Amino acid sequence: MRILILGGDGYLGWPQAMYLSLRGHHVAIFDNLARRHFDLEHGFDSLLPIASLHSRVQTWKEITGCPLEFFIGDTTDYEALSAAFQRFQPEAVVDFAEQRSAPYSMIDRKHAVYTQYTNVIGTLNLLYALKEFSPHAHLVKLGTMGEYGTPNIDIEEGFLEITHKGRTDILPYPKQPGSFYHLCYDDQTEVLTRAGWKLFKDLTGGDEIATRQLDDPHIAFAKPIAHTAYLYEGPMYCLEQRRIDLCVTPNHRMVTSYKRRDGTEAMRFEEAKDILGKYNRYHLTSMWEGEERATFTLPGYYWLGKNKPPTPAIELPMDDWLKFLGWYIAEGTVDGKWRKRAPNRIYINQKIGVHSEEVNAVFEKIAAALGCTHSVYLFKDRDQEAHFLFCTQLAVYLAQLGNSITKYIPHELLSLSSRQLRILFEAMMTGDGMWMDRDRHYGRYYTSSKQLADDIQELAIKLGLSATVSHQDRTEGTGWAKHAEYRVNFTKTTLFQVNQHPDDPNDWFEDYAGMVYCCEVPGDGIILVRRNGKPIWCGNSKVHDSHNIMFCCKIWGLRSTDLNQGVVYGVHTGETQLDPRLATRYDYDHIYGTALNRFCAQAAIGHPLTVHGKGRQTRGYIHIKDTMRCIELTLLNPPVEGEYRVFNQITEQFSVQELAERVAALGQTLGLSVTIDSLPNPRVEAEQHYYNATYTHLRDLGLQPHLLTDEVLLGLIQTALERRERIDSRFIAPTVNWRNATNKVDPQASEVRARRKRNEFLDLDHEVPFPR
Ligand code: NAD
Ligand code: USQ
Repeated sequence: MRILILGGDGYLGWPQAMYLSLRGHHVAIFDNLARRHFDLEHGFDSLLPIASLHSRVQTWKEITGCPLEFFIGDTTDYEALSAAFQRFQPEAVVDFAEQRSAPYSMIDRKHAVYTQYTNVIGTLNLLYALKEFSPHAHLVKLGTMGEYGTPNIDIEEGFLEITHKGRTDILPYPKQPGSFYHLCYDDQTEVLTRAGWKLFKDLTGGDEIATRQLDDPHIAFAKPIAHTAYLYEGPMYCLEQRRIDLCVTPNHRMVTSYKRRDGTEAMRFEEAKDILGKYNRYHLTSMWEGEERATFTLPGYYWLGKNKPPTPAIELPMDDWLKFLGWYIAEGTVDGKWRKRAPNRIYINQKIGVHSEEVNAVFEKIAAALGCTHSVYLFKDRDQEAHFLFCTQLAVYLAQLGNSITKYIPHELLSLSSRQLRILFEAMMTGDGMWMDRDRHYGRYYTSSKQLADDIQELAIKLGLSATVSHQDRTEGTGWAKHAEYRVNFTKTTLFQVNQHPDDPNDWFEDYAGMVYCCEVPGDGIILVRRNGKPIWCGNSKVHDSHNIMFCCKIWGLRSTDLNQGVVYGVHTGETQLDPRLATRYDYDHIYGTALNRFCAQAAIGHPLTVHGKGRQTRGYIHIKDTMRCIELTLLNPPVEGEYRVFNQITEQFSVQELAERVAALGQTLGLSVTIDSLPNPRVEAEQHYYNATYTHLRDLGLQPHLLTDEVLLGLIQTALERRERIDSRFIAPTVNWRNATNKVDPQASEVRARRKRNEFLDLDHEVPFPR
C-alpha cells in the first residue's frame, strides 16, 4: 500500500514509518520539522539522541534496504501538501502532524493560535487534498482520548446511542477536551464584532470578535483563529428568559457564575447539557477601556462640477462633539434645499424646560468651533423651541447618518473610552431615553432605527450595563410612526438569575436540523453572542478535526478512521532498536513529556515524581508498540467510502498516582531512591473522577496488547537510567499554568544544548517554516 505519513519525523510518526516500510508498504513522510524547532526554541532535548530526518532515512535504507521518501512541508501550506499528494499518490494517509502538547497550547495566546491554526487548518487542507487528489484513500487520523474529557458516564467509541422523547439515534459522543473546547450556535445567533452585531454566517475573515477572559471582565476584540459551520441534526439546548436567549448544541460551553468561598462571584464553564433544569446565574455585564481621543475630525467636502476649492476638514473637541452628536442622533434633523443644493440646516425641536440650557450650550459650542450661526426659534403656539445651526459641512456629514428609521452611530466612535462613550450615551438618553428609577438602575431607549438600537446596545454594554433589544411592529400611524419601534432596555444588574419552576421550565432540549456555527478565539475562548436581541457571554469552540472529517466523509464520500489514542509510553519498537540512529524521541520535559515517560526519567535522576494535584486523574494508556500495530490493523481493515469510524486506541487505564507509585516501588528495586511529590495542579482538570472507556474495536481486529507489566516498566526506567546524564533537571517542574494567559516556559533554557541542537539541525539545507 502507498502510505503517506504526515508528521513522520515525530515521536510516533517515525517508528510508524519504519514499521510499515518493513512490512512491505511503500511509505513517504511529510513533516515540517516543527517539533525539532520547538527544542531549538527552548533548549529542550530528547533523552535519547535522535538523528536528523535525512540521516534517519539514509540509515533505514542502509540497514533494511527499504526506501523511505520524504517531503519537508507544512500541512497548513496547501501548495506543499498538494504537491506531495500529486507526486506520491497515496492510497492511505496516516496523520500524526499536529501540535500535540496540551501544555504547549496553554503557554500563551501565540502558542494557542499556533496550535489551533496548525491542527485545524492543517486538517482542513488535508481533507481538501484528499478530495482533490486521492478521494479513495483511507485517512487514518490520530485523535485523542482527551477529546472526551472525563464524563461521568462510560466513554463509548466515538458514538453514543441516545433516546430522546421516545426517539433513538446514534450521535457523536460529546467532546469536552481539557485544553480547548467545542460548541456550536444555531443559525439565529449573532456575535459582536468590531463592526457591530453579525450573524455567524455573515462573518468574514477580517472580522474581530468581542471576547473576555474568565477572570478579566474587560472586553477585547480578537480575530477568530477559525470559523466553522456544519449541518447538525440532533438535540439543541435552549434557554429562554427575559434577558437570555440561547440555542446551542448540548456540549456547548456555557459561562455561568458561582460564589467563591470568600463570597465573591466568579465565572466558570459548564456544559449546556449539565445545567438543564438547574438554577443558575449568568454574568451579563463587562468592562471596556477604549481609547481617549481629544478631537473629532469633521470631514471636508467639495462641490462636484463646481470650480470651488475643497472645504478643509475641521477638528472639534471630542467631548463637545459627542454631546452634540448624542443630541443630534436622538432628536436632530438635517434639511436644506435638497434637490438644488447640499443640506445646510441642522435643527432639533424640543420642549422648553429642563434641558433648554444644556442644548443651548451644546449648540453654542459647536457653532463657535465651526464659525457658523446658531439661532433659536420659540414657537408662539406651543411650549417648544427649535435650535438651528446653519453649516453645510456639518449638515453634509450628519445627513449620511440617516433619518429616524435608518440612523446609526458612526462605528469608529464606539471604540472611544468608556468616559467619552458615557458623554454620548447621556446626551442620547436625555433626548430619546428614559430612566425608570431615580437611581438610574433601569433605563430604556426608544428608536425606529434597528441599526441605532443595535449600536446603543453595544454602547450600553461598553458602559458596563446589561442591555437587550426588543421591538414592536406598528401597523397604525403615518410616516416613520408606522415603522417598528425598537427598545433598548438597560440595567445595571450584573448577574442574572435563572430560576427553575418545574411547571414552567426556562430551558429544554429541542430537535434541530440545520446549520450550526462556531468561531474560535484565543484566550479562555469566551465570546459575546446575542439571540433575539439578548446578549450573553458564552464559551467558544475548538473546531474539532473530527467534526470536519466526519462532515467531509458525509459530503464527499471520503473514508476515515479517527483513532482516539490515549497517552503513549515507551520508546523502543522492533525497528528503533535496529540501530541507535533509528531511535525515536524520548521527551521528559514538562511541555512535551507525557506522564509515565516523565516519571521514569525523574526516577532515573532521583527527582521526586511530579504528580499533579491529587493524582486521581485517570487516563487510557498504550504502549508505543501497540500504537504501531493499531495503525497497521486500521490500515488493513479500511472503512467503506463515505464511512467515518472512531476507534479508541488504548489498552489500559491508570490514575497518575497509581503510575507514580509503581515507578517508585520498582525504582527502589533498582536501588533508586524515588519519592512522590504532589504538586499544585498546573492544569484545570478533574483530579478525581469517573473514567471508564470502551476499547474493543481494535481488539476485535486482532490487537494483542502489550500491557504495563513490571517487566515493561523496569525496561522503561532502565532506558532512562542508561541516558541519565542527558536529563536536565531544570526542565522537569511544570511552568505552564492553565489559569494564566501567559506563561514563561523555561526561565533557564540551556543555551549550550540549544546551540548544539541547532548545529545538528542546520545540516539541513531546506528552508523550514517556524512556528512563530
Ligand atoms: P510529535 O510532536 O512528536 O510529532 C508530530 C510531528 O508532526 C512532528 O514531527 C512535527 O514536526 C510534525 N508536524 C507538526 N505540525 C505539522 C504540520 N503543520 N505540518 C507537517 N508536519 C507537522 O507528536 P506525537 O507524540 O508523535 O503525536 C502524533 C499524533 O498522535 C498527534 O496527533 C497526537 O495528538 C497523537 N497522540 C499522541 C499521544 C502521545 O502520547 N504522544 C497520545 C495520543 C495521541
Ligand atoms: N501529569 C502529572 N504529572 C506530570 C505530567 C502529567 O500528574 O508530570 C498528569 C496530567 O495532569 C494529566 C495526566 O497526567 O492529568 C496526563 O498528562 P500527560 O502530559 O501525560 O498527557 P496529556 O497532556 O493528556 O497529553 C498526551 C499527549 C496528547 C494526547 C494525550 C492523550 O501529549 O497529544 O492527546 O496524551 S489523552 O490524555 O488520552 O488525551
